[in-house]
Amino acid sequence: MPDSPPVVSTDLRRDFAIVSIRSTIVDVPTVRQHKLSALSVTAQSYVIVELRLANGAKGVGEAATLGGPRWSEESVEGIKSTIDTYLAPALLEAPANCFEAARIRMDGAAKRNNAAKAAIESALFDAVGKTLSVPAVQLLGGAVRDSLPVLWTLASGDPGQEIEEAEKKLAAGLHNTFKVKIGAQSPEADVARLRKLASALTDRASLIVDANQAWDETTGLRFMPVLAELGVRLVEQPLPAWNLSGMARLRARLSVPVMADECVFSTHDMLDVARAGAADVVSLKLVKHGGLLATRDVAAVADAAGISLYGGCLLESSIGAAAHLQVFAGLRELAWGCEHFGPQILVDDLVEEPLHFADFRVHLPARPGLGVTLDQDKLRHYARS
Ligand code: MUC
Ligand code: MG
Repeated sequence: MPDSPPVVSTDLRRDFAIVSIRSTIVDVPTVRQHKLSALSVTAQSYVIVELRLANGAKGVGEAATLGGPRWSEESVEGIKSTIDTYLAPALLEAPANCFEAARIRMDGAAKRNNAAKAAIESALFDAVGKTLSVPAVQLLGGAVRDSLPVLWTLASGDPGQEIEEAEKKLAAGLHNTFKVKIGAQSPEADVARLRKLASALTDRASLIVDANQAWDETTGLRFMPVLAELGVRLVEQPLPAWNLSGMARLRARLSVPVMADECVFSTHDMLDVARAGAADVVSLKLVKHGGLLATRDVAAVADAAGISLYGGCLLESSIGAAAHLQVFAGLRELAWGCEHFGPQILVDDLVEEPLHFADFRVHLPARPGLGVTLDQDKLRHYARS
């Protein structure tokens, strides 16, 4: 890492200079309680980043968290403080269109803090795209798809409510794949719950599960064959993030594919997972990898190792979801689709025109930058005082 920030020629700077970066914490209630193995939320907290360039263009980005610093180590309070104190000062006056140089500046100003960096980088792509009147994916090499299959997560823990919710999503043509959050109760109770879901939705929907690190290896060995028998197509992060060899042993002995989530933040993590043979699929998320460019880097390592890609989320609003879609739209393969249902689990969105969901897919907005516009009234309304 160089001691001083990268120098960029005046030609490249032109009017792309970053003149201000503002961060705001917002809390948006969810339509129902969302229960993961170790946490439960009734509101989603984000840091919204607004950035302005010398040419007048504005950019917006979002850092999502889940249950404070419990899904990963970053909290909205920490993210805001890191942005205001370290990342924003390192970027002011730098050219927004030199994305890699901005990444070097941010990495020089703060270790990790990936969600904070991702929110800023999303805003850079938004502002530059808006300046040039092109969608952000164009700045990443161009789109190969303009919509993606999108699943819905069942996470109330009550199978009756979950079946009713899934039926509504199916009937509305919104979702026909469901991710069931397990691990908040005993494996026996989760299996009984999954049995009810599988029998109610049989032949009409696919199920995957996410244990969010709740099981140990012997629990995995005992219960994953039952999941296979119920037709569960994918098991996400069954074991703690550190237990790559355990995940590899489960994969070797069982037939359900395994997806890595909390065990892959950096490209180095991705390489470790590949070397250990610990996963068939990886869930890509901006908050884990640190931005759009870093997400592409992780995807490239996975691709080289023959590990398939899945478009993960952290219940982002349409702002964060749009940033993900811009990256996902440019990936060669995204075999497992995506889970950007976040905008629909909130009681309200933060943008003027929310993302469009139809035909079991989420559609990329055909507008410049991230393709969304922050609604200032909503920002004021949901801002934490
Ligand atoms: C996770 O672990 O995948 C994504 C969907 C959801 O319900 O929780 C998140 C986090
Ligand atoms: Mg997960």
